[in-house]
Amino acid sequence: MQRVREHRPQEFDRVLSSMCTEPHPRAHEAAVEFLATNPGDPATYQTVADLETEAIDQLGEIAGLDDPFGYVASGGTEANIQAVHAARNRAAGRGDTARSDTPNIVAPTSVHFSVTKAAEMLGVELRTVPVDDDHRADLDAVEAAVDDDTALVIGVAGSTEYGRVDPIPAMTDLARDAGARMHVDASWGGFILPFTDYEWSFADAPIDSMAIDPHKFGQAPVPAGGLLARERETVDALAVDTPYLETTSQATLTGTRSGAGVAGAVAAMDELWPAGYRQQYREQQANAEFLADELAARGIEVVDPTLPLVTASLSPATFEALRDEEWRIARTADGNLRIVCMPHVSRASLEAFLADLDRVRS
Ligand code: 0PR
Repeated sequence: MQRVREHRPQEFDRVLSSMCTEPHPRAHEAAVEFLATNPGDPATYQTVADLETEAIDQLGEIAGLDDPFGYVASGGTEANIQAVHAARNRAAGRGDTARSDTPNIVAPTSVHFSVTKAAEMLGVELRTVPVDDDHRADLDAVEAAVDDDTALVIGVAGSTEYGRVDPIPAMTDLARDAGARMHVDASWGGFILPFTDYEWSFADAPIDSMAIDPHKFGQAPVPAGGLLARERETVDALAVDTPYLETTSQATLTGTRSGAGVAGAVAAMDELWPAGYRQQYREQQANAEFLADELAARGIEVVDPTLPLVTASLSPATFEALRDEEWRIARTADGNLRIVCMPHVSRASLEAFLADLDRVRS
């Protein structure tokens, strides 16, 4: 324990680059209580298995799906990998060998790198298509990329770098026309999009699966991701036999899983859906707009924050100087400063950041 005491966890007040946040206190308590449970063995750990069912029902409600299937994953990475996995297996099961031999998936360049991992592991070709001037998937490019071998089209609802929402209904139409399935990565955006006018959910389009992470805007402790599916067959396509367990099959990628993640997710959603999440979205969107305006007033080029994520051009020297001031900030692939207004990011913290920015630039 002494070694751990020497290392305190990162304080959140200067963390401006993370998509994780401080868990809600009730979620923290629930997670501690369920630390030693394993939803991977539901016949032994029945209480946490029941909680997982509640988590999926609650996630379904948030994502506009009445009768949801799915499970609490370790995060958006696992949910995305399993969505590709299920689509590949379902495509192979259609009995069309030409289709199953060389499956491909189509996604915008803005897609999270977890999809690259999925493609690599699962032996499917990843066709990335360009985004438009507003960093959203270009529909003409999606249409040109899909073909008879396309198993899955992926759209992002709240992209990692610019917080953009792809045109999900139109992408779903293109996927359907090609006989492919549609997955939406709402890992980050899923808990705030219900309070916006965006079309992103199961209620807006006949999408097949979704990644939606309680451990991001859901204010649940890590690890708690969500994989949702419209049809039981999607989860069944992932299942393998589990001969020596009391349950007969398992659809998750990991075996032993975190009961803390499941219980924490249920507790957070119990406390916050919908009023708490709505309030948090409004505050963080206002913070993002405040920050964007303040940066623009300083002559810095800013990308309009359509969700609570601000990107702006900043010289490498200024960026490094702010890192030296212990600000935990990050950059997009094309070098823009990227600040994610998660629930722990206060107005006071942004004001302190701006004061430091003015000091290091003068
Ligand atoms: N999909 C999207 C749209 C994401 O933004 C992310 C993570 C994932 C999937 C993968 O989720 P998991 O990391 O839960 O598997 N995006 C963040 C990123 O890459 C992850 C992150 C989180 C990075 C916290 C830093 C950090 O401190 O930027």
